[in-house]
Amino acid sequence: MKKKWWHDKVAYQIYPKSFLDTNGDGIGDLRGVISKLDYLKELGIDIIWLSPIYKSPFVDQGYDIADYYKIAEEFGTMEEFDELLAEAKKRDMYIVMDLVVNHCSDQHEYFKKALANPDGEYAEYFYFVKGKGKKAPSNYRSYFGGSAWEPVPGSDKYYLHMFAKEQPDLNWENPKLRRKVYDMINWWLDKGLGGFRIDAIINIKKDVKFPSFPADGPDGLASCVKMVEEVEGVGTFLEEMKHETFEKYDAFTVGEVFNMKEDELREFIGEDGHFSTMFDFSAHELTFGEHGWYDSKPIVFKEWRDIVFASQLEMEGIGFKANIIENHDEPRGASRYLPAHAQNEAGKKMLATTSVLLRGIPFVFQGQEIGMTNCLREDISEYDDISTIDQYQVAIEAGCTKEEALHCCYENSRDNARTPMQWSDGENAGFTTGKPWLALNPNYTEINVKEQENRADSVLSYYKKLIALRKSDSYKETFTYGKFVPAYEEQDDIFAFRRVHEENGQDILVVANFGQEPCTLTVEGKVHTVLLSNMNREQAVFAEAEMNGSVTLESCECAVILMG
Ligand code: TEU
Ligand code: CA
Repeated sequence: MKKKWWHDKVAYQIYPKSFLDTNGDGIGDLRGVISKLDYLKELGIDIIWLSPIYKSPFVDQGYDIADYYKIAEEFGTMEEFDELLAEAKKRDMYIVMDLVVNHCSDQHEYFKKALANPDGEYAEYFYFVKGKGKKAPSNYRSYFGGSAWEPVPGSDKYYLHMFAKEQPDLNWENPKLRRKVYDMINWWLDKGLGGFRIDAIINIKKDVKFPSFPADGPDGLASCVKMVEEVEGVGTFLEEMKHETFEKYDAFTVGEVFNMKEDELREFIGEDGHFSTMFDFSAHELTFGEHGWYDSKPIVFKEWRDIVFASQLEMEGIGFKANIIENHDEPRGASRYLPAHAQNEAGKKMLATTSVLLRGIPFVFQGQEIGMTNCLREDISEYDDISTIDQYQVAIEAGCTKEEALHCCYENSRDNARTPMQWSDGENAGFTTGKPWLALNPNYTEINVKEQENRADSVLSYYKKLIALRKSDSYKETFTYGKFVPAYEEQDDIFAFRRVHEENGQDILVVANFGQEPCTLTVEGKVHTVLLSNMNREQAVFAEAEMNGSVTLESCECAVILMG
């Protein structure tokens, strides 16, 4: 395998609006990011992905871009962005921006021009399609609810929006539009960006016949994802984009890819794939409900473990996936993947270990490193997220009570990850001196950076050790390129795997007990060293293994063991 500069890197996602506010307007900003570069460096981060910071009306929190060449005023200025790039560079860190090009904002100049002349040149930058009689061209439901078609005022056409109506889809069939997109990408790369996280990218290919599908909900509509699943040919666009842009800069790209077709993994992330890597959403997908959040499924430990393993094995010999336990669209990993008895610091460290040491590129989402959790709200009005408001309504319409619908939001809301970063136990968790744009999770008084920074056994201190181990000169090769080999699969509560490097001979066992009871495991082979323990029992685990050829892991205990 050809080695790439990003193979051994660790990435961190910043959701700028909720990271750190430095001017008291309640909104996180670029100055805040700049001021925390040393914090991230110390954590061991190499690549920083910023959720969108472009000019936007923020209908979907910046995923609706009004000007791809401007920084949102809320976040700062282009000078500040350039300063961020320079400061990151000084620290050998890379900045990765969010690339949102399936759609833009209805406030984008192109869309305004398109509306002004629905038969003109700019209408062809979008999908302006004649209705069927007095009805929309097809029965698609957008991801955020309601029809994916919106009438174009003063015309018999409709425009397509797979997300909110304020997010019109860009017409990738139009070569002029594609050229504009590539020029924009190159403009940013010329500034010295490390690359892009690529939003909702599978959606860029449409079946321009826009066939209707059998209704799949009481609204009589069919999810627009149906069309995405059926249509072929997204790869042609992705290859062209790569050749015209990323490839020339050796940029790092991570795709947000849902609904990839079977057997396409090599095309997406193989050596000459469309992207450097793509997120592994297989665990997340386990919870998908058929109709929405109200019928979403809880995580069952073994199903979760098995799907992570299957996903790891699937990429062997192909490429690298990007491993996450949470992001800005998902509930907090500590609340979702840890069983109730493990929702504590030991459990959070264990979850960190089984995620960060997988094969692939680890991504840590802001606050994950201190073990931030989902946030309980008492009323739907306390939520901001467009998707949460829709899903609450879907739940109510399906017959849920208010309490039940709120509980769905507690478990699934995208706002769980968007509450402000908890820096301290002081006013507003040290996030802002003003009024935070989204209410904090009240548990900031216990869970915060300041409290954890100087405590040797905190989740934060553990993340530092864990990342340092992954990147250490001695074991980096193995954690980066070593094979993933499942272990103790017959055990019901154990999440264990080995990372085996054939050339250097290293064999590292990662083992975690997600169960409620202690568990004794026979150790096959000789234990060389215990590299890490989430209960500071390195020596004890080693001694046990030496003496009995077995180790007993407490509930929520994990260990990283060098064999040989
Ligand atoms: O999310 C895209 C996205 O497609 C999913 O969240 C989607 O709703 C799910 O896959 C259904 O299968 C991205 C961003 O991460 C999100 O924050 C934006 O709201 C969205 O795109 C629109 O830009
Ligand atoms: Ca601010």
